[in-house]
Amino acid sequence: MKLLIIIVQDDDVAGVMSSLTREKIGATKLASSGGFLKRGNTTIIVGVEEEQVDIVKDIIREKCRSRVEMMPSIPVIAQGIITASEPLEVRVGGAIYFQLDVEEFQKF
Ligand code: 2BA
Repeated sequence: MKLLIIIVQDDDVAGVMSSLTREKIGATKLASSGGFLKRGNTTIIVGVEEEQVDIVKDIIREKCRSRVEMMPSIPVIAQGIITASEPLEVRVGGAIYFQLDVEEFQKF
């Protein structure tokens, strides 16, 4: 069995969750946020048998889009003068995917 940890953009979550449910794959979603942009995103955890992993990957490829986000300008103080940094374009996603081996799975 594998544990998948998938970080997706909030706009893509509904599509991923409904596709997983349609495939009868159990999933839990957690509200999270990125360390760099400090914006909300969603972490989905999925426990699956090895033969279902590719189904999950196909769903992620289909439902998660890459987007360009703007990092707003921030005040910069240099030699006593306050200026604003240039707004920065940051490409986010499709999704970040981790796959781990599960030592034991139990339902109590
Ligand atoms: P954030 O940390 O808010 O990062 C958003 C996007 O900013 C990233 O998109 C990446 O394009 C860029 N970025 C991140 N750190 C950067 C840095 N130090 N310098 C320049 N640009 C940087 P993604 O790579 O698609 O990541 C989307 C979100 O997935 C991240 O949001 C974070 O929540 C998570 N993530 C990404 N890599 C991770 C990792 N190795 N471990 C855990 N979570 C990760």
